[in-house]
Amino acid sequence: MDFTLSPEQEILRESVRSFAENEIKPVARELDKNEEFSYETMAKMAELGLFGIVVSEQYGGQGMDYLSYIIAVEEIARIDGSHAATVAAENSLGIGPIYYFGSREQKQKYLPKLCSGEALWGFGLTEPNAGSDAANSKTTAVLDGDQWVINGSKIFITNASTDISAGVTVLCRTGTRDDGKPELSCIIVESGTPGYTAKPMHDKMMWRASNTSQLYFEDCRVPRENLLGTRGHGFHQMMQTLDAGRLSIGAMGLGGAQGCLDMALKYSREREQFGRPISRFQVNAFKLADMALEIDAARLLLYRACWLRDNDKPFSKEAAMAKLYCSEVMYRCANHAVQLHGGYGLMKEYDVERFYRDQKLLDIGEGTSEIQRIVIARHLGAFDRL
Ligand code: COS
Repeated sequence: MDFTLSPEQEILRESVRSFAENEIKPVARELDKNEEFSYETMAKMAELGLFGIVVSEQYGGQGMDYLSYIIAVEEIARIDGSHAATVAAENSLGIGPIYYFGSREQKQKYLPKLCSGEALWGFGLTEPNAGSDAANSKTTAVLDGDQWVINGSKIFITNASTDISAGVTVLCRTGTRDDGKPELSCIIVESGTPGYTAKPMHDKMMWRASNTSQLYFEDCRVPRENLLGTRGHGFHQMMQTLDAGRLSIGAMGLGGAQGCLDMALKYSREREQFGRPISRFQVNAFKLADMALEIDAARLLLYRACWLRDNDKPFSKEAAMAKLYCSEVMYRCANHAVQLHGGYGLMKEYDVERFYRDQKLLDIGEGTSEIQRIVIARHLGAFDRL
């Protein structure tokens, strides 16, 4: 087995790492405090080519492999969860459905401005009463002549209500299947369409500098050709998008855990108690060793899942495993890192305090840890349908 990254992947890691340290780190704490989405760092991330990383150059993307994208998210998450969330949600959930399921016209129309970072796009799956039970979406779309008329609402949608949000892909009930289940289809809704409103959600515990939105559709009319791919394939499209998206949540866990270890190691080598650096106490050194061990295992699990995806092999189970494990590793690393900082770790002037809050989202977003266990257990054949 060859675990060596390609020269291009190494260069990408170095450039995103130095960008995150020089451009994101100095502003991250203040943006988090003010709950502010930064258009300035958004523009800089766009300039660095962090949007449309796996999209072919034909549509304005970077044409890189999935592992490269994951490395980029990992490096941003090592410094700040909010910025990593903006990048991950845009690449996987915003761009993904249009790139993989859209018509040539839809790709030509939307992808260039999404890949240049000029615009952002939302993934309209979750509803107030359809979280883990995502297929229970109640938003409806009814054909009226050449238009879909959409009614309903979505919640917790990343990147959908910034000044540069250009639209959202919405999962809607478009009828009833022959087997009696709802027919679910994805429909593109552009920002500014009458009847569509996107409002930012405030007072979040985590990812405070990323944009989270609530969406409302009231007799919102869009052209019939805004259907994404095949009618009735919406849920499959969303599930496939989430399989890939879960790798980027894994990358956020991995990068965040690495950031926690970096901060904990630095602090515990400088902080002296009882006349010596606290890293020299075995109880603390072992915490650092455990963090390093788990981060290494998480990285191997995640990169292996990316390798499967890059080589067109099934990766749904491995993505669920990577997402689950990386988020749990970050949880343990954030806990150790705050513990090693003692009282200072509880203060906002130390970044570990932010990492401790940000990690909680990873356990919940893009499928809770319980949902990942359901996906894994079903792949094992433990049970079939819920
Ligand atoms: N890729 C493609 N299709 C998939 C799929 C996948 N990974 N997983 C399921 N499907 C398909 C199934 O094949 C099935 O197709 P048919 O109805 O045509 O037979 C359909 O989707 C429904 O599958 P299933 O019956 O397994 O769905 P359930 O309602 O039981 O739900 C879980 C399955 C729980 C796994 C799913 O609802 C889920 O992932 N929930 C979490 C949602 C989530 O992550 N939300 C977070 C959003 S934050 S962006």
